Amino acid sequence: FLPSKDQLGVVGVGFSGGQTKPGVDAAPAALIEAGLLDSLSNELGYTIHHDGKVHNYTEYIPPSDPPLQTAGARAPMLKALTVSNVTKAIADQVYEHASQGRLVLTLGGDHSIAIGTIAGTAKAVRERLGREMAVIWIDAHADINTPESSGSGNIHGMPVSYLTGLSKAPKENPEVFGWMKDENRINVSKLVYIGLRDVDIPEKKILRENGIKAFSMHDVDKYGIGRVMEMALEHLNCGPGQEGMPIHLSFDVDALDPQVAPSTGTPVRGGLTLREGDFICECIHETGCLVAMDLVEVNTIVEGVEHDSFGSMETVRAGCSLVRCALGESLL
Ligand code: B3U
Ligand code: MN
Ligand code: MN
Repeated sequence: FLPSKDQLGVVGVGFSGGQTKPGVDAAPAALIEAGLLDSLSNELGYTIHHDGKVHNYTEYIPPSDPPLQTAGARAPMLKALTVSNVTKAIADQVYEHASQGRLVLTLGGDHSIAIGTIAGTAKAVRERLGREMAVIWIDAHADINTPESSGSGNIHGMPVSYLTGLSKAPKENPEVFGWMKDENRINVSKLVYIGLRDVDIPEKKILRENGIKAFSMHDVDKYGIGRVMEMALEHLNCGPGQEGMPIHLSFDVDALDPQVAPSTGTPVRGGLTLREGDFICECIHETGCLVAMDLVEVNTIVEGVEHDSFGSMETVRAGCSLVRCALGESLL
C-alpha cells in the first residue's frame, strides 16, 4: 500500500494564521535554503516533485475574518475562515501528490496546516488503498482543543479535534471547515501522541474520554524512547510481524527540548533530545509505512529578535535532521 519509494512530493506552506506570532511562515524557505531538499535528492536519492514555491495562499484569505464567538466558548476562534480556506487548499495540494503515489513532505507553517495535510493524505489513502490511515503526532501539546475548550482561540491548538471529527463545522457557520468530509478524517484509535508535556485540562479530558494513546515526556523518561516507539507502533499495527498500516507523521518541532530547538512559538522545557526526535523518525522510516510527513512550528524569529542567528539556525538544523531521518538517512 506504500507510495513509490523514491518519489517525494514537497509542499512549502508559508502560513502562520493558526496562531499569532510572525516568523513561522518563513520556515519553509529557511529549511530549503539550509539545503534540505538538495540533500534529499543528492544524498538520499529521492526524485523531488516541488513547484519551487513557498505558498502564502493570499488568494484564499478573505478580506475580513473577525473573531468567531461560539456559544459557550472560552475564547473566540481566531481567523477561522482564513484557516479553513487555506487548509482546504493545502488538502488539495497534498492529495494531488499522494494520489499519484508519492510520499508527501509538507514544510510549515504553524500546526493548523495539518488539518489540510492529513485531510489530503487520508482521502488519497482511502481511494488508492481502500484503507484507513494512522497518525503519529509528535508535540509538546495535544492540539486537540475544540473551539469551545480552547482558552486561546488559536486554531493551531485545535487541528486534531477537527481531524478526528470531535469538532465539525458549526451549523451557523458551515463555511468554517464545512469542506471536511469523513474521507478526510482519521479514527481516534489510529492516533498516537509522543512528547506531550503541556496539555490543557479540557484536552486531558478529551484524551481520556476517547481512549487516545498518548506517550508524555513522563512515559519517555519511564520506558525510554525505544520502548515507547515499540508500544506506539504496536498500537498502530505497525510493529514487527504485524500487518502494518499507512502512517502520516506530523512533527511539531516544539516537541524537541528548547535547548536544541529554541526557535518556536510556544517552547516548553523538558522536551525530547535531538537523538530522541531523530530516533522516532528513524523507527517510523523503518516500518516502511510512512506515507506523509509534516514539519511544523519552526519559527525563524525568537521572542521578537528577528533571525536570532544561533537559535534559529539550530532549530532549522534540527528540523532538517528530523526530516532526513524520517526519509531514511540513518540506514546503513
Ligand atoms: N493548548 C494551548 C497552547 C498551544 C497549543 N499548541 C501550541 N500551543 N503550540 C492552545 O492554545 O490551545
Ligand atoms: Mn502542534
Ligand atoms: Mn506544540
